[in-house]
Amino acid sequence: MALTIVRNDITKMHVDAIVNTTNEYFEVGGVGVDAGIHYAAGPGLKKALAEIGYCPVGSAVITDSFHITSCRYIIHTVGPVYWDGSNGEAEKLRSCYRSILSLARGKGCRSLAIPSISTGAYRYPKAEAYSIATSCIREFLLSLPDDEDMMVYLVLFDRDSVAVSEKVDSEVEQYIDEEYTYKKKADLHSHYKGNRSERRRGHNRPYDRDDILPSVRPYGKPVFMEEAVPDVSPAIPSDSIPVMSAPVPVAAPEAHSPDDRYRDVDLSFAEMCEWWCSEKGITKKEFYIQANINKAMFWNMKNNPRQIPKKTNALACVIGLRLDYDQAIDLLGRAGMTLSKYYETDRVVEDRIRKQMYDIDEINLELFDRDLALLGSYA
Ligand code: AR6
Repeated sequence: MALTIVRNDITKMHVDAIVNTTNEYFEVGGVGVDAGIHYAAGPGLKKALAEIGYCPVGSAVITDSFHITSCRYIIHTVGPVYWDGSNGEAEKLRSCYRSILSLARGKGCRSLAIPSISTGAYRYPKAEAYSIATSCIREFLLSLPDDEDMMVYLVLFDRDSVAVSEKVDSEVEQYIDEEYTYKKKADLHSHYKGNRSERRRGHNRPYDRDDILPSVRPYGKPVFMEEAVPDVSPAIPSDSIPVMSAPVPVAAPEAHSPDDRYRDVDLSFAEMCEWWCSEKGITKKEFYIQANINKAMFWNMKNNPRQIPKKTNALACVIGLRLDYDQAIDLLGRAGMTLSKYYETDRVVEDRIRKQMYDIDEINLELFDRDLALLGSYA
């Protein structure tokens, strides 16, 4: 039960059904998905569509796949032509996705590949079309009964099929820059502080408090001669000294605030995911959808606690559970992982976590745009 973005030619997808973007009377276009599919499927497809004759905007019809052997069916849909967004384009586009998904389900498809409908000849803005596509697919996956599963591929053909807005990109770059510059400054500062030769050379910087603290003693042989230690304890009248010393209370471990309870929970990575689900009132199914993972993958993780999950799956769980930064670090730590500023994927994810932007499809779109591995279960 997952949604995958891939860059591919739709006619090359190995799935139960692929989707064609056609027009109301199935007049084959000269370029785009329609032309590609007709070319690959052969003349039988044209004949089959002529028999159907018509398909209104927002609907879909299904045919055999003819010469395309990598799939069983072709679902043909008619997307809206985009004018200015005020002609019901969004609703019509949503209706395309709903029709496709329900047709595929009706035919018992377990896997489906859909191109970015209307974003070619029909000029639908790509980022907007992407978010409509992903939200419709997620809604559909969430509505499936527990014993049904479907793998949906959103097939993006060319590099700017989606064109993540420059705004998002530059925001992350700026965040990375700021974070990095801050850390870099901190690193430089501590390096400078620890560099004795710099000091000997007379850099006249006002010393910080810890500069004048004695250095830590090396762990060497025990000292037998007692050194005179100045007595700084307050004077106690001798008659108040008890003969038997009372047991010294052992300090209780530092209690965490109610919000920090998760730190005291002794569970494995997968068990902790379940703990967070019940803590946050997220159903398992919502978790799988929000994390873009499937049940089988999660159960595998749970049943093999010694097997370290893939980092992209672990990060997907963090996103699916809507954890804040500290909670994320705690959960990842249970699988021996962390968020590192040296990995681009980690930085993208950290940026989203800090901004509380947990839409897995938006995150994956950005990772996709950066040619990075996507989060969640991908075939
Ligand atoms: N595989 C996957 N995606 C593709 C492929 C491919 N082989 N070729 C193009 N795309 P379009 P529309 C992308 O024009 O906007 C036709 O002539 C492409 O980059 O195929 O719904 C029909 O007959 C774009 O992002 O479909 C209709 O009259 C997306 O697929 C009309 O055009 C959709 O581009 C439909 O226009």
